[in-house]
Amino acid sequence: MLSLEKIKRRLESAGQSHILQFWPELCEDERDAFLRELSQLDLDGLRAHCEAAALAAASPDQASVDQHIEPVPKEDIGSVRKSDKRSLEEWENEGLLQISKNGVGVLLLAGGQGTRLGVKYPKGMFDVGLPSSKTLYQIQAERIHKIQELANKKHGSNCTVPWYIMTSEFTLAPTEKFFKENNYFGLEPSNMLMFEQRMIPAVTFDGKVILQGKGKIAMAPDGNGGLYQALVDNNVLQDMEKRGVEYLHVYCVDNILVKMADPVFIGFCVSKGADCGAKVVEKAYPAEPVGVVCRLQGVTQVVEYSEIQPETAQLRGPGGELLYSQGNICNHFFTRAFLQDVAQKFQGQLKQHVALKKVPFVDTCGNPVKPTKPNGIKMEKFVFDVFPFSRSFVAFEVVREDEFSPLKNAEGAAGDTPTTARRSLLALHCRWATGAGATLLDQHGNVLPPTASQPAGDNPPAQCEISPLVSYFGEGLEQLLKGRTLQTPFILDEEGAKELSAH
Ligand code: UD2
Repeated sequence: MLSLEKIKRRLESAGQSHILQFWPELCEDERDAFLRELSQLDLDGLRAHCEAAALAAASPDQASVDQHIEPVPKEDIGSVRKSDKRSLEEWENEGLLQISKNGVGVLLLAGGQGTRLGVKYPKGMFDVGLPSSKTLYQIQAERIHKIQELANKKHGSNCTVPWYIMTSEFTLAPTEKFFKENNYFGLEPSNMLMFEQRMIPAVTFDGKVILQGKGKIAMAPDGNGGLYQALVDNNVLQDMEKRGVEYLHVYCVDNILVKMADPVFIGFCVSKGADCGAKVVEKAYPAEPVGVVCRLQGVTQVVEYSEIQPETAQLRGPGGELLYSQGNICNHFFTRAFLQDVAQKFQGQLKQHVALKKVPFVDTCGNPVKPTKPNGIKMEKFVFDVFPFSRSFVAFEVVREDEFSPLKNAEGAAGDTPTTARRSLLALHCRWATGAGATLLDQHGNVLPPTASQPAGDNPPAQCEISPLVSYFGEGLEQLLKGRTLQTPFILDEEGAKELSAH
């Protein structure tokens, strides 16, 4: 820990002396905690950080994005819908082979604060109200179990898909506690590596670090692109190398339909010799809050929804389709070699994005203030900003109803809520069950029409939930469900599957 004197001098030279303005009022414990926090700050880089933030907020470069943007030709994008059965099977087999050889890991981005959802705990601990009451973390853990099992079955292996979990100061402790309390949902704790990304100070429009309390700086995680620094800080790439993990599937916490280590996606990327890849879905509407895969000055990359002009997002092609329709769903593929390159050569070149936020602060008299309009700048890096460094980037379009339903907002919002997430999963499971030859009955014993598997509208899907421990992407259900009539609410878990296969 640095001494007060040292910190004082360095804050002065960074033009940030105001940070210690309430020092005389702090008690011993508060002083200790504050000194510890300040010692961990990158004091040498503080002046540059604050100046860059103020400058970037004052001169947004949005217009230039829209001047140089071009769509990616459709034929350059892989697609589940447009591929024949044989190709899909080949990719799946390739993916399962790599998984069986311990060559694939998954990495969860879980350092976000979940502000829009508005819960005080990490989003992964959220229960969207499924019949099983499973949380997002549990669903993900069970999908890892299942994909390992599928690869083992096919290749007679005993493989592991290690789970790397990037957290932040806000989410690490509760996430660790939650997994521990739940016995890691049966996964081997040594195959789960939780680590923290860095935090950076929020800054006022005139370049001053914001004090959230008299002895506390307003800090925020450095964006999901903080991943690359965090990989270095926490020796994650070494861990991957030690385990022989060559491919990493990176995904965000809130998509209830996420296919962890999806063998089709992994296999597609590996077969194409890609070092870097992204899943996309067709955008549902122009303002949908997803980035778009596009080209900027000839280089394929993602432009985030917050940085594209609405007029550009609305542009349509000759057939009426959105020109920029490839929506990024935060599901990325990376080779370890590419990540190593990024860590060694490109890290420092990652763009800083500016977010203007309402940051609670203490005023010069020390009174806490909750601003009603944005007063602070948070600088963030984006995970997809490494795509321009790729030598062989691929995009892969998947089916939205099967793969993308994010939980972003609290109940009552127009979309991406607990209800929409729950309905998407139940609808998918209804489709699996009926596709496997089952008939679903409602509470009164009436046969449910096919619309029971529609996710949206006033018609909620039937309560049919299939545990990921039973089926990963709908496989293996015919032998259990064909010709059966199932009373909903219906949960198919491992126990139930055993009983069904016995009868
Ligand atoms: C993300 C994508 C967007 C689209 C959308 C789909 C980025 C930058 N944007 O937007 O293009 O794919 O998701 O749902 O990827 N996180 C961290 N550390 C941070 C900030 C966020 O780990 O400092 C995690 C967060 O926990 C979440 C993921 O990154 O798992 C995405 O963050 P978000 O929900 O804030 O991103 P969103 O919806 O703005």
